[in-house]
Amino acid sequence: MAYIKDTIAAIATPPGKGGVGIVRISGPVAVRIGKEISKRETEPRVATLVSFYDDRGRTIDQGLLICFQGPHSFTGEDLIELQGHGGPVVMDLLLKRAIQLGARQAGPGEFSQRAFLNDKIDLVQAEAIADLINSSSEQAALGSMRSLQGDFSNQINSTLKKLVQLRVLVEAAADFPEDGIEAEINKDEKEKLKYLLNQLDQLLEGAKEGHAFSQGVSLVLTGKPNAGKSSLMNALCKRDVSIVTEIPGTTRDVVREDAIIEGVTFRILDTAGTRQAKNKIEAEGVKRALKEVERADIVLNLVDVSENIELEMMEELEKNKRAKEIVVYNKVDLLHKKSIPSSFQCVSVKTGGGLQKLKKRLIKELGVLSGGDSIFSARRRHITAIEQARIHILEAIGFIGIENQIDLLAEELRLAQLALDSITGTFTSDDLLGEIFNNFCIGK
Ligand SMILES: Nc1nc2c(ncn2[C@@H]2O[C@H](COP(=O)(O)OP(=O)(O)OP(=O)(O)O)[C@@H](O)[C@H]2O)c(=O)[nH]1
Ligand SMILES: [Mg+2]
Repeated sequence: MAYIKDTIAAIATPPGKGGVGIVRISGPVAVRIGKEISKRETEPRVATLVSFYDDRGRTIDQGLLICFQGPHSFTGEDLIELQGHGGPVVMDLLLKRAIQLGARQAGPGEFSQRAFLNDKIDLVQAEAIADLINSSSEQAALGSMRSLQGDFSNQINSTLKKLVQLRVLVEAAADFPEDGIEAEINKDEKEKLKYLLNQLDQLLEGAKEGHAFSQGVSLVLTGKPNAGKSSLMNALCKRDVSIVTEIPGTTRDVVREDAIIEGVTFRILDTAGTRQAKNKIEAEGVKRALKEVERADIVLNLVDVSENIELEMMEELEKNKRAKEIVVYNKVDLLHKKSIPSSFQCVSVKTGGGLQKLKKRLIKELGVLSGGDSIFSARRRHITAIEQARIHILEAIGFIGIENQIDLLAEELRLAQLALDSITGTFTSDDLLGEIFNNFCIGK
């Protein structure tokens, strides 16, 4: 893909005051700008202490100049860094001088976009940079780093390689029907496609998990009135977010707050739960609660054990729960002798008993304890693309072994490849690129 090879410059450090501030310059005249601004020749990749001068020869600042010669730089072009003192005025003066000397102010994400266009990183890695910068928890940061190092891209590429091998055969059969290749495409290829489908399913699972991690895992609290939903919300967030009273039906609106549990960001939603609504307001509250339960990654269904709940009822609850649901038995401090089997998740929000165990259970539910080291960051568009590829492979399987369907089979495989290629950016529209990089910060 061609782009105008001009020289861009931006302040790469956050606005405000700090010990050090960095101006980054990338493009054909970057090295010349470095020379003119410092009145010095510097060696590539060596941090050199220099003075930075303005157009009248006055010293603007003193700091380090580092020059990276393309293609051995982040963008793949000649790139220099001016590391000065981190004050907004100093940084502005340095940036202005760079612009005077032939650079242009960079737009958001332009450095990363150039790295992508120069094949230094693929699209997944470019997105991982933005996700790493924006990550709100340890696990999200580790996941972004894995994507940045190529974990996700490698899995996509290995699936793509197998798909391309199959396409070569099918395209040949479609192009040269007289060679009788079509007749050879049957059981073996079907097995290979099924294997691909399996790989896509695993990728999809990983991408969904990764997406939940980078965006935060949504955790919805539901249950009967007074079960202790709002109390649990406040305990998990360690803050008095939701109103707690002994009056049933206190919470009506959905109350949202983020909490970091064992390094993972949870977006916790306290709701009105399930109840027989007495009026319009409560009915709306219950409707909203149900909507959030449907969308949640994990649902905690709170049950008040002080309300004479029988063992059979608990077993019934466990049997009928949703896949993403954990039944939490609250207020165990009010139980005297009655003991609850240890397999049930018991807490007393009042005393704090069982909360640590519940947190561990939440993490386990996400598979972080066992498979957490393989989680990579992923985005909605990756999930959609894998789902699309999956549909085309499924269609393709249906065409195998059916006479005169080779063209349709070839087309499905082509579309599957197109979908996967869009993830790493081999084939991506300019519109999508614009959308992705515009969400970066300036200077990255
Ligand atoms: N003894 C005891 N009381 C609790 C416990 N957890 C909550 N409560 C009390 O139960 C009552 C209801 O708590 P909430 O947190 O408001 O319950 P809720 O599920 O949000 O109720 P609604 O918003 O009305 O649906 C309050 O008086 C709490 O103090 C617990 O573990 N033990
Ligand atoms: Mg409440």
